Amino acid sequence: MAAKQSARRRAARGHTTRSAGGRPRRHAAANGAPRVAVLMGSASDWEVMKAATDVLDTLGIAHEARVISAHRTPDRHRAFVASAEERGYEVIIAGAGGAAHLAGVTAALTLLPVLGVPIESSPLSGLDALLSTVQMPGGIPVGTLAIGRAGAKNAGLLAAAILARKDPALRSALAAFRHQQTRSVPERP
Ligand code: RP5
Repeated sequence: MAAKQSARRRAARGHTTRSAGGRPRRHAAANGAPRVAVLMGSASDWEVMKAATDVLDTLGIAHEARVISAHRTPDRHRAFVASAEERGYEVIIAGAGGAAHLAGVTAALTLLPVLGVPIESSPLSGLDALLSTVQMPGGIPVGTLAIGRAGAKNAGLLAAAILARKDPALRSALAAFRHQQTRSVPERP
């Protein structure tokens, strides 16, 4: 319980992890600016959305995680997204459950690419969030991933692939990730 509350507090204030020595590790780019924003509609989404930040950590991509709801904190949402591009963000990942408007409204407020992650937090097990996120009207695109942790992980990987187009070092890291993933698959059960 305490660990869950602690994780929620971390998500609410912006993501850091602890190095092996226990010191907080900052996820800032060389110029101090995170490149990927990982937004979630509720702190209760963190357990799923952590899969995105884990991948970004693995690939060494600076990021920040924030709890921002299009419904419950509309002013916080607009303030963050409207200035995201000028603050150096290059991709926004947005995960939400239920009547999930976070990714769609985020996409309406920025020219940055927005990747949506439907979360299975409602009695409809994420199908509602999937349809809310994927069925955007023509003109405002959201790149929608799978429901849940697989979608969050792939959102992190897709953000990396977008950034890797102009970042050879990141492209190498992504290639190494794929290589290691392939090597980890056993020949037999
Ligand atoms: C959505 O409502 C959030 O993204 C979350 O998945 C869901 C439930 O939120 P809580 O009631 O747990 O805060 O806005």
